[in-house]
This record gives sequence, C-alpha cells and structure tokens, in this order.
Amino acid sequence: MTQFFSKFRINPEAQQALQLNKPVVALETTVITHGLPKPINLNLALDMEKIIREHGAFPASIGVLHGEVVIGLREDELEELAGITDLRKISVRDFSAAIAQKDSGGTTVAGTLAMAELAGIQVFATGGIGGVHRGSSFDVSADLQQLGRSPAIVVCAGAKAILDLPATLEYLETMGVVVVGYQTNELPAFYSRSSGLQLSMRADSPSEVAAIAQAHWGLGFKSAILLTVPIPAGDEIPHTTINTHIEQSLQDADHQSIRGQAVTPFLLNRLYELTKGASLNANLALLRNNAQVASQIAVTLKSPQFS
Ligand code: PSU
Ligand code: MN
Repeated sequence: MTQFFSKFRINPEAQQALQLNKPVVALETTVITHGLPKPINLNLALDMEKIIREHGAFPASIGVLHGEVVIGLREDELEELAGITDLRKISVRDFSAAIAQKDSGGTTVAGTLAMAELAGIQVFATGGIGGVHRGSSFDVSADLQQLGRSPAIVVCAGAKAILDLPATLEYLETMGVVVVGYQTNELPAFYSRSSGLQLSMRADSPSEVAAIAQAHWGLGFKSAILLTVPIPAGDEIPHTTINTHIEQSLQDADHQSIRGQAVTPFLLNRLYELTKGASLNANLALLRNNAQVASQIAVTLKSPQFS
C-alpha cells in the first residue's frame, strides 16, 4: 500500500518539551484568524502563550502555514496568521485542500484537536467550542465529533448561547465526551457563568480534573474531557443583557443567508458590534483565564502522582 505523509512540523522547543515529558498546552488559531479583530488577535495569542509559560507549561499554537501543519507557531508565524485577511478556517475536512494548495489558515477546535493528538499533546485551551446551531439546518460543528475521537483535556468556557446549548450537551453525551464543570455544577454559557443546564460532573481542582482524565483514558476510552470553566465573575455579561443581542445577530444571519463556516465568525462579529465591544472584552478575559487553568492542569498531569 502506498504510504502518504503530510507535511507536519513541530517547533524544536515544543518537540523537546514533549520528549522530556514536560507540560505542553495546545492553542487553536481560528480564534486568531476568524474570531477576533486585528490587532487584538495577535496580542491575545501572545498573551495566552505568556500566561502558559508563567504557569510552568510550554505553549504550542497550531495552524497551517503555506501548506505545512505547524505545531508550535513562532511569534513571526503567529504574526503572519494574525495579519492576513481571508485565510482558510481549517476544520478536519479542510487540511487536505490547504496542504495540497499550499494555503495558510487557522485551525478550529476540531482541527487543532486532531493535530494535538498526532503530536501527543494532552491539554488544549480555547475560548468556546462550536456546537449544534439553533434551528433545524443540520449545522453541527465538527468540534463535537472530534471531541468524541481525540483523548485530550479541552479547557473552554462552554459554548455560546448563539448555539442550541441543550442540543449541544446531548450531542456531547452521544459522542462519549466527558463534560466537567470547573468549580460549577452548570454548563457555562461563554459570556455568562451559567446556562441553567446541569452537568453530571464537577471538579474543583487541577488534580480532580487529572484524576477524571486518568480514570477515563485508563479504561481505554479515546474521547476528550471537556472542562468547562465559567468566565471570571468580573468579566461576565449577564444572560439577560446578551440574550437580546444574540437574538438580533441570529436574525441578521438569517436575513443575510449566512451559511456553513461563515456562521460562527458572522455571529461573533455582529455581537461585537451590538454590544459595542463588551463581548470582545469578555471573550479576551475568558481566553486568558482558560490558558491559566489549562496550564495548571498540564503541570498537574506531569506530576509524579499522575505520570
Ligand atoms: N467560539 C468562539 N470563538 C471562535 C470559535 C468558536 O467563541 O473563534 C471558533 C473555534 O475555532 C471553533 C469554531 O472550533 O469557531 C467553530 O466553528 P464551526 O461552528 O464552523 O464549527
Ligand atoms: Mn457549522
């Protein structure tokens, strides 16, 4: 049988950290290419990497540059990704085209998870995952499928209320994803700390999270642990405030017939406009917070108790 090897590059620092069994935290790049406005996107990416280092772990931002999958983008490479408009948004189905056509792009949660698994990275920090979109359009993010396939701890602030949150939770259950509330019993709703949806599992410390992961993977399961961390209280936008804006942005998307991959970036941008920037501040705060929690967990996973 013919063997194909796609181009795949791990930067020397991340490579060495992995070889020496040091804690590494993967980061996605769709949030940079499609989720945040310039130039805040680059600052945020560098900020998250800094936070991860300050907490004793190594960051590995993952993306695709000129047809090459890169694990651990250098600062100049992050700058390049953050600076170009109209880059690809790379989910599982999109790698092949990006590689064959030597394109660049940001990897989604699904795409990043798949590459983190290939590289042997166990912890991944992001903002919010994709999910089941509202309505009956069959728009279900590939993030949910990939969470069912890749054994990693994915640290997020839940999923945004632009999605159908109850359906998203059901889908995660179907995929065998372990959804854990971090210091909460409820699924956080990204901008808001609560959604009213109860979770079956809660963990209050990094070692409780690590113990859950060890038990799950120890039984041979390959799915992810989705650690849902509420946005810090001071940065929260209350449900009632954000909901009217969400309804408005969903209506706008519908009227403008926004479909497919464009839906999530459109809604994020519309919310940013409607909240006059407040949604952006919340988004940045929860991303930083998730980088911190993820690095604490990565460090704990490498402690003698768990490795
Ligand atoms: N949620 C956010 N910001 C983002 C995304 C999600 O708050 O930028 C990105 C993530 O990369 C996620 C992707 O994986 O959007 C989901 O896109 P879709 O719904 O097309 O699967
Ligand atoms: Mn979609």
